[in-house]
Amino acid sequence: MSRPPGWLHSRAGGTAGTTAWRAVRQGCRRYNFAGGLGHVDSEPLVNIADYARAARRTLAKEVFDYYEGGALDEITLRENSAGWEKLKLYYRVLADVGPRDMSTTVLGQPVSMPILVAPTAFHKLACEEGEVAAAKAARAAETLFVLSSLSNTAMESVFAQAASPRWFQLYIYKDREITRELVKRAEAAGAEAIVLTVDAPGLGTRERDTRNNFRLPDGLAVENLAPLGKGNFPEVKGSGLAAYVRANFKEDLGFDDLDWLCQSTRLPVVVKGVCRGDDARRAAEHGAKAIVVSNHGGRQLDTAPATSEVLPHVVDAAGDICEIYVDGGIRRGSDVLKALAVGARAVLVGRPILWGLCVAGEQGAAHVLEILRRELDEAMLLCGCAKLSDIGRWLLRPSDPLSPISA
Ligand code: FNR
Ligand code: LAC
Repeated sequence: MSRPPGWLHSRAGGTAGTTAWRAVRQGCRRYNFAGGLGHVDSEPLVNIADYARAARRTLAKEVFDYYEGGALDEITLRENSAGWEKLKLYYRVLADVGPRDMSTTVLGQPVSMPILVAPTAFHKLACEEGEVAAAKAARAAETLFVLSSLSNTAMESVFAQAASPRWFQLYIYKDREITRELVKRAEAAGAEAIVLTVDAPGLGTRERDTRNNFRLPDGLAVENLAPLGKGNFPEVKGSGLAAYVRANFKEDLGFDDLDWLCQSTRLPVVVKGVCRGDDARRAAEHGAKAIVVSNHGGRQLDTAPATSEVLPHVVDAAGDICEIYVDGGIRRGSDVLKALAVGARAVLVGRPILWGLCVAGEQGAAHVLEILRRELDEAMLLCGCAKLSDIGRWLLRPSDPLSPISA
């Protein structure tokens, strides 16, 4: 049975129960943003965890589980955030820090801070405006927006409303012509880099999605692929997304696919999903201009190491020949500072943006980015760092011959 228009924002009990898929939103909550502080139903939204809790109350279980969940026992999912928490900051005092400057560049493109928006699928499960809301939030924060191949809005509409820098994340389809077409359309639509995700030749089993029979509700599709005949999930029991990936994504991904992509596009290629120094170096030697150290937010291979553990190896192996970014479990500005201390140029955030979108669309996602910016600014001040280049590995050790103190 089809869901009537407006179902995304229906109150629980309104249209719920009319299909097997219950209303995506369980209730309408009042969001109020005054004086730089967000509130939902007068509860203050002070940090990312507040947004996550508010999102959980807002979303249907199936959607919240899809966004929040990880593969199998969710060990990597938990360890990603725990890894940043475990690192300790040996801050420097009496460092005479004035106003902080956190502006930087990614592949030569300026961003106001080293906090970027990771590609995540299906934003219309979070809010009506979907990916356009996320792109506008990144634009307001003057940072990078990466659009997923698996968006609920066609890339042409999203990029038209996104500011520079805007990159397109690519999954390689079994059908080379489909993949070629996605790349050509991304170039024409104004994408400024292609982010090739390499950690998903198949989908890690998310048991929550299996139990919930996760699928897109009526009216939502994989819009970029709809004109290419791949807009809908197969009708199956269990996770419809897992069946979609099995049917469509190229399983035997190899370095020849990276070579093919680098030859097929004039845009720089970023390789996302790397877990080892040797792979990072090889990817850069095959043409990648940047690497994202990532385990897909713990959603692919469970018991893969936390990205905080992988990052130093990748920086040491390939940091001299390409830019290195990292994502996974970044929930505080101090996590960002730690990632930069290890050697990342910038971090990406996935779920925090989704929670912002769930709670209040563009405004919520923009507030999430401002929370992280403020926390990073505070961490820089308290660590004795006025600019990003002051941040280094010395911060993670009690004393260091390379510390700016002894320099
Ligand atoms: C993702 N991620 C992802 N990555 C990608 O390359 N293409 C995609 O379509 C998606 N889709 C997606 C959906 C959802 C719901 C999540 C949570 C994640 C992975 C994403 O880019 C990023 O690597 C992680 O989200 C980073 O971890 P945190 O910040 O969510 O902990
Ligand atoms: C995910 C895919 C689609 O993590 O990247 O759900």
